Amino acid sequence: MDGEVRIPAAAKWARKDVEALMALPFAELVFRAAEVHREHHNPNEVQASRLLSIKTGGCPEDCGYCSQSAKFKTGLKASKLMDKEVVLTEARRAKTEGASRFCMGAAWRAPKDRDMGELCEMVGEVKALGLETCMTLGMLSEGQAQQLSDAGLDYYNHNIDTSPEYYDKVISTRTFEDRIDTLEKVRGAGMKVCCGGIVGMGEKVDDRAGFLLALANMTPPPESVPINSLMPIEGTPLGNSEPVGAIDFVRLIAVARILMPESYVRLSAGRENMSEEAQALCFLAGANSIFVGDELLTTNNPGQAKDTALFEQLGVMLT
Ligand code: SAM
Ligand code: DTB
Ligand code: SF4
Repeated sequence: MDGEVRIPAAAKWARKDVEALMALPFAELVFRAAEVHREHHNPNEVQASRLLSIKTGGCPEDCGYCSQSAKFKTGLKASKLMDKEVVLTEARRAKTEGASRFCMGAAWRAPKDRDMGELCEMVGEVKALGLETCMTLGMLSEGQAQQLSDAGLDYYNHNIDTSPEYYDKVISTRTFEDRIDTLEKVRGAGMKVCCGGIVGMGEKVDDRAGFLLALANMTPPPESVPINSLMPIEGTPLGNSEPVGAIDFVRLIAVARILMPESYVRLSAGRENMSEEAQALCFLAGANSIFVGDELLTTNNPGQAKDTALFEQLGVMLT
């Protein structure tokens, strides 16, 4: 083994540590990630989350990857906040189909105070079904974060999306700092943080390193780290981006696992376009969470039949 890669127990990571990991031969990197994975998790278990878009489209933000921005002609029909009873029906179905966490997403810049009562009721009633709860509603005020936490929300998802350096090539309507600010409010209110991003948006390998470094150096790192592979959406500025190759994607999962040993690393959007073999390598490299079901927010996901076939072959239990 070469002594180049330092793996500090508690210390912050330096860029050179991340770059050294990314430069390792594939087999070496995946082996090290698998070692870290089994020290902290059961490698034969994968956590299953289910997403529901509770408010779709018409978003005022300009995230260059998103089907839901009102700034791009993507053909998506906008709708208003979903009725609580419909959300609960979907949550029950998610539970029956094996999900342990239910993630509700809204295409907002930020929630309106007048919606907070309804959102908090959703949290309480979904939780009462015996599901963990997660929401992703955009930026939060301190008061809104506290209301969600008091309602029992387990996780709040708010992604940094990419490296601080590449960020403004993708989004202009809110800054990287705005996102950190919301994440601090989520932490301050006592909720767990779900924070990750997207690859395949034309970023360089250096940006991928900067993205993982920014996540790993959060104190503490996010409990849940969704790594999305861009689902290209026609009509968005990033609709024709070059996809990330499977081997490079597996490398990123491995580096995320080594940098954030205790976190759930979620193989998120993009499984629809990934082979079973590529997904299996991701689980070997330390991914231990997925979105189940045949839909993400507005795009497709493999669904129950394909996932059952995959996880039976792997001897992996969805938890
Ligand atoms: N509107 C809220 C916000 O942006 O904070 C919540 C929903 S938003 C859709 C949540 C995350 O989904 C984004 O930050 C992005 O990382 C991911 N995402 C959105 N569109 C995607 C796409 N086409 N492909 C991959 N990931 C995507
Ligand atoms: C996250 O990082 N990925 C999820 C969740 N957080 C909200 C969303 C993926 C969306 C993929 C594109 C779509 O379905 O619209
Ligand atoms: Fe709006 Fe979220 Fe899509 Fe950005 S990612 S356009 S904030 S729904």
